[in-house]
Amino acid sequence: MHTTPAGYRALVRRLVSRTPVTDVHTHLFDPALGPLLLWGIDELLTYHYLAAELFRARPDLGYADVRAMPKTALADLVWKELFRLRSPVSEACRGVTTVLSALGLDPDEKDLSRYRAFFSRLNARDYVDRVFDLAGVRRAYMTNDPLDPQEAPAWERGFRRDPRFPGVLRLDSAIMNWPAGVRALRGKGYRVERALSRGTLSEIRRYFNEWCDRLDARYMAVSLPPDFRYPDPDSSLTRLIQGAALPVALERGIPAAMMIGVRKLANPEMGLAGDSVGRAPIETVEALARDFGGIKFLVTMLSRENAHELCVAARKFKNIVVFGCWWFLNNPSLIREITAMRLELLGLTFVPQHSDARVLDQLIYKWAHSRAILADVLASKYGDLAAAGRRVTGPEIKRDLEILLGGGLIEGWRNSPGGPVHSGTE
Ligand code: FIX
Ligand code: ZN
Repeated sequence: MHTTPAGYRALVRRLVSRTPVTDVHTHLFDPALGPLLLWGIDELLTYHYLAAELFRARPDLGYADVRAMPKTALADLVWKELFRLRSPVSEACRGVTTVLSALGLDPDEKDLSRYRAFFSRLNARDYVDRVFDLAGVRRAYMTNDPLDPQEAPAWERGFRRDPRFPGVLRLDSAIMNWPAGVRALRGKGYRVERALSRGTLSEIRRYFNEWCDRLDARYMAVSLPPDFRYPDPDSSLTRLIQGAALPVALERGIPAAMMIGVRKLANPEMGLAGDSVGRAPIETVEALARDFGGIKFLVTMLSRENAHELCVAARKFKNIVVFGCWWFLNNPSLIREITAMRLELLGLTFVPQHSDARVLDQLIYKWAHSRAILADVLASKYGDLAAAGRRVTGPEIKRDLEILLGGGLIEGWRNSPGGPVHSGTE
C-alpha cells in the first residue's frame, strides 16, 4: 500500500508517465509549415542552449567564427567538445542523450554519422507522430509571429491544420521597441503611425484580431523585460499592451500570456543564446491582474526570486495562472524547488511545466525529465498527506494529474467581461 513517499513514488511515476500532456508553450510548428519545424540530430546539437555551452568549453572560439559555421560542422564540434571530450552532464546535453536512447540509438557514438543516417530515413509527419507518442504529448502550442516573413505566407495561403498544434499569437515583433514594428505592420496593410494615437491603437487591435482569427489563437503572448512597468504612461510598450493587447484579449475571451524577466541580447554576439535574466517587480503583475480583472493572465517569470513572488501574487489574484519553469529555471534542481513551492502555495491551480521546445525531438527529453521530478515532488506531498491521515487513491492521483498536465487551466476559460477594464485608449 503506498502510504509513504517511497510507496507513492512508484505509483505516481507510473501514472505521470501515462498522463498525456498539453504543452502550453513551444517554438514548434505544424508540419504543414515545412522547414519551420526543426528536428533531427544537427538541429538538436545546434540548439542555442548548447551553443552557449560550447563557448564555455572552448572560450578560444570566436563568436563570429561559430556563427559562420555550417550547421553540420557546428554539430560535429558540439558533439566532440560537449559529448566526447567531456561527460554530457549539463541539462541540455543530458537531454540529447535522453532523446537518442529513447529512439533506440547508442547515445555514445564517436561521431554523428549513424545518427544522421537514422534521421535521413525519417519524414517529418511520421516523426511528429513518433515523438508525440514517445513524449506523451497531446498538444504542443506554437509561437506564431505573423510579422515573420518566413512564417506569414503559409498562413496567408491557408493550410489544413494539425489539431495537435494550436496557434498562439506572439506580439513581440509588433509592439516591442516601438516604433520598430511600424514598417512591418504597414507592410501587412495596417495603417499605423509612430505616434500611439487612437487610430494607431485601433489598427493594432485590428491586426491582433485578424491574426487571432487566422491562427485560431488560443492565447496571445509577449515576452517582457524586467524593467517593464504597469502603470507607466510614458512607456510605449505599456500603452500598447494596455490599449491594444488587453482589450483584444478581453473581447475575445482568451488569456494574455506574459513571460517576464528576459534581458534580450545581453551578449549580442551570441544571438538567441545571448539573452539573459533580470528580476522584475511583482507589483507590475499584480497591478495588471487587479486593473484587468476580466482577463486571465498566464504568467511565467525568468528569475528564481520572481518564481516565489509570482506564487504569492497568484494567491492574491485568481486571474493569474502561473505556468512553467521557464528557460534558465528549466533545470532539475530548480524545477524541484519551484514545483514544491507551487504545490504548497497554490495546490493544483498552476501549470507545472512547458517545454519551450525549439526542436521537435526535445519534447522527448523535456517531458521525460520534468515528469520524473513532478512525480517525485507529488509523491512526497501525497506521503505527507498520508502521514496526516489522508490517503490519496490512484483515481484521485490520475484526476490531479489531468488538472496539472491536461491544459484545462489554459483552455476552456472564457474571460469574464466583468472586472474593471482600463482600456488605455486616449
Ligand atoms: O521568449 C521566449 O519564448 C523564450 O522562450 C525564447 O526566446 C528562448 O530563446 C527560449 O527558447 C528559451 O527556452
Ligand atoms: Zn519560448
